[in-house]
Formats: sequence, structure tokens, C-alpha cells
Amino acid sequence: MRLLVTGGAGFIGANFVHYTLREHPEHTITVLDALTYAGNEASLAPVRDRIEFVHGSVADAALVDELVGRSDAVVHFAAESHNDNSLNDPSPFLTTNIIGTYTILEAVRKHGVRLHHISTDEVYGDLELDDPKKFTDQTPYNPSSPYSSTKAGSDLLVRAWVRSFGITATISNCSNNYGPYQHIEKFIPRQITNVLAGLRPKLYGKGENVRDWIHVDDHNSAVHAILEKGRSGETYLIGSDGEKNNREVLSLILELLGQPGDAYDHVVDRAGHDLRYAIDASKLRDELGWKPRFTDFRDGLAATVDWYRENESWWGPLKQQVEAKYAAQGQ
Ligand code: NAD
Ligand code: TDX
Repeated sequence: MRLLVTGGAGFIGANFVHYTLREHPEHTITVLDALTYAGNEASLAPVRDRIEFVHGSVADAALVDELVGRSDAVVHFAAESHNDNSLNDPSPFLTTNIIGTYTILEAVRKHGVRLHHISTDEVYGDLELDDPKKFTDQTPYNPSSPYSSTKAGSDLLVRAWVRSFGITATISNCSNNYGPYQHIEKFIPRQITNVLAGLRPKLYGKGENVRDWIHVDDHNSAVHAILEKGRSGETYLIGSDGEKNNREVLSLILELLGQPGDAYDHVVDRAGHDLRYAIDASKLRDELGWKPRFTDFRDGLAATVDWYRENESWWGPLKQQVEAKYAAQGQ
């Protein structure tokens, strides 16, 4: 297939490009990426001569129309993705996540091209710590932040275009990803690079919030399973039973980096901070036969720590600016 990968210079998109070239070399790839603060062409440098890279926005209708018109499928990762940023300035979240997805939908509708829309478990809101339930594709939408509400809006647009216009599209809602090439504004890479830069890690509030961690390659293998076998109009939840609270994750990072267990600071909590996410991925496992490969979080995290240790040239230039922004928020 000729794949158009939006947001391919971001964390999950870049890993998707690497994974696809490694595991499914029969596909050709065009990346469309606006190279916002979160996009980094260096993440694609090792495969630059094997893909086409187009610098532009998913909200540019003429460009999107041209690129979709010469593709067999679109895998739509491009988004503004950071909750904290959405609390400071929601505007780009509306443009990229809502208008950008609408623009993609109109092009796939016109050209009859298959769409896979990448979304998040945050559209379902949050769970109590002791709630035995997990999110399924039947859980009602209840997003909390400007980020998650724009992702929820984009999912609903995809569903409406399937029902009203008969486009061929699937949606996946995945839990928190970790792995190489993740922007250092995010929790795990922020704490790893804090230690590597001689700064103290920063935990929001009491650190009791639970996230359901999955390795980025497991997310991307699931996306391939859906591209190959998923049914149009269906939503698949992606997760690998990786629930941990933020304190536990930070303890493991400190241990892997040889730091004392109390070598971190508590900082101001995130406004409206979701308490817990948990995914029931049985539909994906049972219907499509998918299973995760990275079942040992400690091993996956250790490899991620090593990647940041070995790739300071990738993150070093960003560090001061990211931390200055957090410091201004008391975080
Ligand atoms: P990211 O912020 O690392 O990357 C986003 C990429 O999109 C960047 O390369 C950026 O330049 C690009 N982009 C932003 N606006 C654009 C625009 N208007 N046009 C074209 N490109 C644009 O994000 P990520 O963590 O890789 O997330 C990718 C997708 O996966 C998002 O849709 C996100 O909602 C979803 N998701 C992320 C996670 C996670 O844990 N990171 C979990 C579930 C779902
Ligand atoms: O410095 C920090 N300290 C801290 O305690 C940061 C940056 C975060 N946190 C906490 C907040 C969350 O409880 O860690 C947890 C994870 O935070 P983020 O990495 O910002 O992720 P989250 O808000 O959970 O959202 C992520 O997963 C779902 C992605 O950024 C989203 O794009 C995805 O949809």
C-alpha cells in the first residue's frame, strides 16, 4: 500500500515509520508533518532516503487533497498532543485536531481512500483508583481537558463521516506510550533527561495518578493489525495491561539511573488532572489476534533510559526551553 502518515516526525508517528519499514517493507510511505515544536526531522534521519517527506499542515486542504489522492490509506497521527500545553493555549488544538481531521476526512471521502484515525483513551475521561471497570469501545465519551475534548471531537467526526458518507475508516484509542523519540515535555522522558542533566525529577501532586503504559512498538503493531484486518466503522482500544501510578514509574526511573528513591520534587498539580486510565483490549486481542511483545515494563523502560542516555544530541537542544516553560508554571 501507498501509506500517507500524518505526524510522522512526532513520537509515535516516527516510530510507526521505522516499524513499518522494518516489518512491512512492502508499503511505501509519504510523511506529512508541519514540524511544530513537537516534530523533529532528526527522528526520521536514519530512513530519510526510504520515504517521501512533505513539510505542511493537515489543515491545508489543497495539499492534503493532492497527497490523499495518490495514497491507498492514510494513518492519521498528526495532533497537538500535550495536555499541559492545551491548558495554556487551546487554540492550536482546535485547528490541528478538529479542523485538521475534518480536512483529512473530506479528502478521503472525495478520493475513496481508507483512513485509520489514531486517538487516545483520554476521550473516556478517568476512572476511580478502585474501580474494577476498564475502558471499552462502549464506554461513553467524557473528556476532561482541551486536548482530550478535541481528540474526542475528531473521533466523532470520523464516526459521522463513516455513517453519513460511507467512508472506509477505523479508529484506535490507545493508552500512554513510552519509548524512543518521545518529546521531553512528556512524563517519562522529562524525568529521565532531568536526571541525565543533573536536575531533580518533578512529580505532579501526590503522584497517585495511574496511567496504563504501553511500548510504542506494541501500539504500532496493533495499528498494523487494524490496517490489515480491522472492520470499517469500528473502534479498537489498544493497551497492554500496564497500569502503574506515577510514583511507581518515577521510582523505577530513579533506580535504573542509580539515584536515591527520594531524589525528586513534588510540584504543583495539573489542573483537572485525570486520576486513572485503564484499557480493556480484549476486542483487539480476540477479533484481530493482536498481542503485545513488550510485556516487561522494567525491560522496556531500561531500554528507553539507554536510548536517552545515548541520544543527548536529539534532546539536549530542547531541554533548557522545556524546563523554563515548566518552571514558569511552578512545575
Ligand atoms: P507528538 O506531539 O510527539 O507528535 C505530533 C506530530 O504531529 C509532530 O511531528 C508535529 O509536528 C505534527 N503536527 C502537529 N500539528 C500538525 C499539523 N497541523 N499538520 C501536520 N503535522 C502536525 O505526538 P505523539 O505522542 O506522537 O501522538 C501522536 C498521536 O497519537 C496523536 O494523535 C495523539 O493524540 C495520539 N496518542 C498519543 C499517545 C501518547 O501516549 N503519546 C497515546 C494515545 C494516543
Ligand atoms: O513532569 C511531569 N510530572 C508528572 O507527574 C509530567 C510532564 C507529567 N506528570 C504526570 C501527569 C500524568 O499523570 O505524569 C502523567 C503522564 O503525563 P503526560 O506524559 O503529560 O501524559 P498524559 O497527560 O497522561 O497524556 C499522554 O497519554 C495520552 C499523552 O501525552 C497524550 O497525547 C495521550 O493521548
